[in-house]
Amino acid sequence: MTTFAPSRPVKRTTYIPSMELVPGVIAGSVPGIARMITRAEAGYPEASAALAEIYKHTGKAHIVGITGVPGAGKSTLVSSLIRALASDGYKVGVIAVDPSSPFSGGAILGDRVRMSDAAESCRAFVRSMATRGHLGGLARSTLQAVDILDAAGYSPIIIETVGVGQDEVEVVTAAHTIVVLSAPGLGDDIQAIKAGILEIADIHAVSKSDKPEAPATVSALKGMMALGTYRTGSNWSPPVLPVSSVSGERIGELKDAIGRHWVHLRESGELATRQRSICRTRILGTARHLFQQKFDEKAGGLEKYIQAVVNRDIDPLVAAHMLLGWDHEGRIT
Ligand SMILES: Nc1nc2c(ncn2[C@@H]2O[C@H](COP(=O)(O)OP(=O)(O)OP(=O)(O)O)[C@@H](O)[C@H]2O)c(=O)[nH]1
Ligand SMILES: [Mg+2]
Repeated sequence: MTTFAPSRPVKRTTYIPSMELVPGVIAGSVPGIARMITRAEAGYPEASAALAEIYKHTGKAHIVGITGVPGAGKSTLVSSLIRALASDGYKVGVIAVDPSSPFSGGAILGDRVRMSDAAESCRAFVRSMATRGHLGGLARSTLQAVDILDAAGYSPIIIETVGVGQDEVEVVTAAHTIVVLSAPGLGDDIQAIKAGILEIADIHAVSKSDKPEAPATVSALKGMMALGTYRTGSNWSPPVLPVSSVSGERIGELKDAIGRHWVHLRESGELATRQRSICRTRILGTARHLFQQKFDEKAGGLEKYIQAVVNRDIDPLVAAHMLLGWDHEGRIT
């Protein structure tokens, strides 16, 4: 006789339509926010209308980008800032773009643990976004996650990214205040120069100021600043601040500088200009990504045109038009 093990009850979770999550998100429900971010990250078409609705409730938060090469000390600094800002009463949101793939483990977990310690004690919202697997594109879903936190009443919202790569730069330039973090002892050059992000900094921070190499990095940066250019039409002068997340040195000053920059943007009228440039970057970035996606789909049909070009039946330009689904004169049909 055969006996069958009793089947385990299957736990069914019903899918809540994204539109139904919107009121909860706006009311600040943490599970609702987390769910909505997951849907933005996965690029669910079903979530688009809800995200569009959420977008209407954004525009209140101060968005702060913190960028710097891997290992510069960004996550550690963000943890210190969460504590400092939360003790001033701010409801802090953090979106960290992990440089590592979701499959390589280690560092991601480290970041999450450290930051969530700070988040737990301060009731801040911290979320890591993986750099792979974004159907809608990394920049789009990261900034949608920022929108979700903005609509939910978080401010400031800190975005942590390594400042290399088109997507990453796109993300950080969508911030109102950009903090570029340089670490001492990672070579004589200022690493941000290599990454091309030095000139976008509203605030320069030098991490690990408890290290003996820190003053040299600070003066190298100040020297560079004297030569460098900053956004034209601004009378904000980017400060250079050494900070230590270990000793806590000058974290408060950095926090104040971030706040001062926000006041400056609002009082000088520069905020409107920056908002426009953020929106421009977001539209263009999204359009570029969508175009690339469509192109990649079409590129699958390339094979059939190759032989026609080899045979001299059509020339490469006409083949390219056909590949794109345009007419022979290159008009979009
Ligand atoms: N001495 C000292 N070490 C620090 C300080 N801040 C961070 N570190 C150390 O620097 C290393 C990198 O710090 P993270 O905060 O993970 O750097 P990150 O920029 O977030 O790195 P990625 O996320 O990998 O790009 C860790 O071993 C930290 O403990 C500091 O203020 N002083
Ligand atoms: Mg980090």
